[in-house]
Amino acid sequence: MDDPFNIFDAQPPKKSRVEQVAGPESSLLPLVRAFVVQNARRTSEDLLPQLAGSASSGAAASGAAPTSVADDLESLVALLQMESPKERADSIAPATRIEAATWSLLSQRGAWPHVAWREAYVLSQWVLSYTDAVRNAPTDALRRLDRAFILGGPSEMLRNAMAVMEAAIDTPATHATPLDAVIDTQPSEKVSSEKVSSEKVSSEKVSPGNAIGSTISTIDPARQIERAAHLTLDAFRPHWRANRPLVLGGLLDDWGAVSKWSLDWFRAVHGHRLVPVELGLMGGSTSRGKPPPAAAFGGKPPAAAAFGGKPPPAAASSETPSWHERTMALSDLIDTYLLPSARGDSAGIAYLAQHALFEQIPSLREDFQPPPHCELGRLQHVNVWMGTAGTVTPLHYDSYDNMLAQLSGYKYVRLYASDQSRYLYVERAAADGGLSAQGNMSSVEELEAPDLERYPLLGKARYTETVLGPGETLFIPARCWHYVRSLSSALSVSFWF
Ligand SMILES: O=C(O)CCC(=O)C(=O)O
Repeated sequence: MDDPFNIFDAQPPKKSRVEQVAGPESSLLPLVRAFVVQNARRTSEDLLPQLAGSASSGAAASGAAPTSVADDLESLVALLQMESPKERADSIAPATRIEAATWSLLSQRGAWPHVAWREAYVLSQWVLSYTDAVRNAPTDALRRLDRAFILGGPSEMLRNAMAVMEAAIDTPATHATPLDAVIDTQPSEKVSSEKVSSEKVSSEKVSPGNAIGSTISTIDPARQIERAAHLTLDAFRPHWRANRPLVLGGLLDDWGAVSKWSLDWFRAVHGHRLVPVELGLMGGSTSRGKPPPAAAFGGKPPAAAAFGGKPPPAAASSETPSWHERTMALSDLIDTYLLPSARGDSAGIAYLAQHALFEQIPSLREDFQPPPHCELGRLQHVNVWMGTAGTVTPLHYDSYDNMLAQLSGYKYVRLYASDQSRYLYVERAAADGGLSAQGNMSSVEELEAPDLERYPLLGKARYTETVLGPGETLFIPARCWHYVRSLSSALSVSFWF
């Protein structure tokens, strides 16, 4: 029978399943071929109606003429189906042109004008991952696949392709590559071997003098969210039925992740993987918690709505000085931001937020189990939240119940029940399905120290609050408004059900 608790549409690929006999590129080729053949023609057809708008939209000026991208997509389908490695090598040129044209359009516009442009970019990354594998650069190939994942969403083929390349990185290839004669071989990037620090994601102590202790001391006991340790499913049920928030203790006691997932460990084992990171402070009207854009390839939306309403990372022109996204290696996130934050140095605010890391790196699923309490519904999304001190998730609600599990570090959380919406200056829902399509964002800025002349109704809103600490899990009912500020570097996993 279908396991209703299993949201992941494939089991973690087993090492043995992806062992390479003839070299990673030969395992990768059928996956890349199948994906490109399955999708490129439709993407190419979807691009052509963009022709009319391209002159005015700036697409032509950026070199992203839909016709040439569409033609290049068609060429890729033909070239990848060739049996001859020499012919297949010709796919580098059109794939590189597509990559350059789509990326430059994104950089100019800050967002792709149609999902087909994003698909074209993702297709280019699939093809170039194969050519990277051929030139024996598995880390480069994996990065292409990570970018495809971040922009194109999970698919079984993509996960299997990533597993092939992970295995190739673990076991250096010893084979001759069939295209070596036609593609320049470059030294493969090595996973950083720098000495790793032994610090955990957060080692902050709770004392009245620090941010955690002083925040705890400001919480009025009358507003404190109720807490319970080791609550059975039956004892939890009334809370769930009544949409009553609750902090649960003891749910993570058996998680291997609690002792295993230190920053050292993430850096040593997964530091080479690319992830989308939000940098700077997110403002009240920025879009986390919003619905994902149109799904690429007609399938699932991009990884857990990582780009809900936002431009993809590293689109330079979309950046604001205060908040922007970058795709970076996990090791860079750890070294540049998380370790300094854990040491108490200020290195800037960085957040790997609402990211489907367990789809991207399935082996991580072995280190935790979803709280059994999620069985009251059906598990929908599991996301990771890994960031420095000072991250803020602005006030919003989600349409799912949520178990927010805190692995390490501390977060201040404020909740407003859905009947308080009238005081919360809800952003009006946009008719075009754009940023505020769900109407689930509050436009209040600086929620903890608001300008009550600007938001007079906010003073009437009743709320509850808590500081969520390591090992605790917060039940946030669906449609319950929540605002979260991290008091230290912190790692959480959310289970939407
Ligand atoms: O931890 C955070 O910063 C936000 C969590 C959140 O909004 C969620 O789990 O839905």
